Amino acid sequence: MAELLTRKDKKQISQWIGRDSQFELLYKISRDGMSYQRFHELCDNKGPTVTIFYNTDNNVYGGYLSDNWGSTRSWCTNQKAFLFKLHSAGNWKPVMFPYTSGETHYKAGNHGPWFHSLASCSNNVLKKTVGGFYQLFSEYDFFDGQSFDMKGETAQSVANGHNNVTDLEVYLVKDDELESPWRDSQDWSSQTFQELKEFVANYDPLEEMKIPEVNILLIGQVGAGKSSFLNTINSIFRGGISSRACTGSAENSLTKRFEKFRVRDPSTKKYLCFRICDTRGVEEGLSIKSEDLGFILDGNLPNHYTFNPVEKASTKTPGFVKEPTVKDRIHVVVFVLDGSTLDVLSEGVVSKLKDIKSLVVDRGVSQLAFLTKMDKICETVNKDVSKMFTSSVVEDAVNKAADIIAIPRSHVLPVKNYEKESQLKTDINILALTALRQALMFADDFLENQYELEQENSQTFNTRDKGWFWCYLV
Ligand SMILES: Nc1nc2c(ncn2[C@@H]2O[C@H](COP(=O)(O)OP(=O)(O)O)[C@@H](O)[C@H]2O)c(=O)[nH]1
Ligand SMILES: [Mg+2]
Repeated sequence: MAELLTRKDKKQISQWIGRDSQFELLYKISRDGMSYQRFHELCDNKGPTVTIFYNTDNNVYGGYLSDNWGSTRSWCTNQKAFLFKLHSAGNWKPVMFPYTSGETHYKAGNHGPWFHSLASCSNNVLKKTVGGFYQLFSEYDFFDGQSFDMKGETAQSVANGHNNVTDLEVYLVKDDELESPWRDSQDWSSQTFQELKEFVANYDPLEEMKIPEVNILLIGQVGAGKSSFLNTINSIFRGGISSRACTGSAENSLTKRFEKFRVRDPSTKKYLCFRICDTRGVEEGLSIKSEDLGFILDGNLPNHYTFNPVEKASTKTPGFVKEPTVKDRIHVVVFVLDGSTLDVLSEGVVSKLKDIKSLVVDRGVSQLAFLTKMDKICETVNKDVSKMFTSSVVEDAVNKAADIIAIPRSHVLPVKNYEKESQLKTDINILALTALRQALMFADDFLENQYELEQENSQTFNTRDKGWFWCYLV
């Protein structure tokens, strides 16, 4: 059951309301049933809402109310209310019908959403007809211009003269921007950017482990933005938009090989001390195999290994590293999630992500998540990336992602990859480098644990060794 209100619809309604808004689905008859009782349970006293009717002739229309729904059995006036149409016979034809005068809506416990000129139902449970639709109220007062200016339109032109719908949805309309940030963040100055860039450029893995670089594994759904993240980081250090890893929305994973990318700092001509490992994506049916992933985590698979869709890797795989050391291992795993599709992630993908997580947890590797495409879910962020931490939509998405992967919310970092831009932007750079810095710090946490383990093991070994020595002497 996908949400039916499109991004374009939401943008249009936001424009009519007069501010960037986010829409939270409260009630949907195909999900919750056409029952006025259920509607009131889910929608009363929630704040401003928009109600959308999906008519069987592909007409989409509805009404906005800045007032609460309620069950007081009273006709009310809301001067900010308006009716509208979005689609006519499947074509995008948005028209807003503003308030004129008189009462606008009826708040009654024994009615569904009820505007003057656009009503739903007054039966408690309305069953779907054999034709697969719900026959809503259209007897009289149906787009007849009471209280709203119909701008010359009629019930016929808006809805083909009937109110038979396949679905009806009520969305809570929330402000896109919060007054105070939902997460502490640095300022968005070029100084912050320089500091982050220096941190990453000067990063060295935990000294005691004596490894040249750490391996950061990106894992997630096809099209989530893994390759784009790598390109974003590379662009930052190159000083211009670059595209080293292939990106695109291919049906299956575009990334067919295991690639351990290095990034070079042109100012020093040196490679930075991390590798970003790009893998094939997680899909239903055609995901990376658990055995292959296990080998990647443990450092058995060579760089440039080509994934075989039918056969898993084995010790016979050319270049297979039989005795990997700590430098070959993955030191931190980053789940890359497409923030714009979290609501419609299939159960198959969620369960695959959980399987992957347990492989990672078993190995004690640190993990975090990068949430991409925030510009697609939040109009405010689309216009200004530095609004990331005051966007309530982004906050919701971060919370959802944390629930899906079952990691703390602070381990989920929202990012915006370079995709349509032709020039670098400080705020995009700051977000990407903040995410990368976190990954490097988590990699060091893993190395610290490994170091402690090595110390403990060598102490045990020494004690055992000494024991043997004394036995020998005696
Ligand atoms: N709007 C937007 N698009 C993105 C973002 N990140 C990636 N994309 C686009 O999503 C598509 C898939 O990205 P890609 O990096 O190939 O995904 P991968 O399969 O995980 O490697 C490409 O068309 C990218 O341009 C983002 O933050 N915002
Ligand atoms: Mg890719």
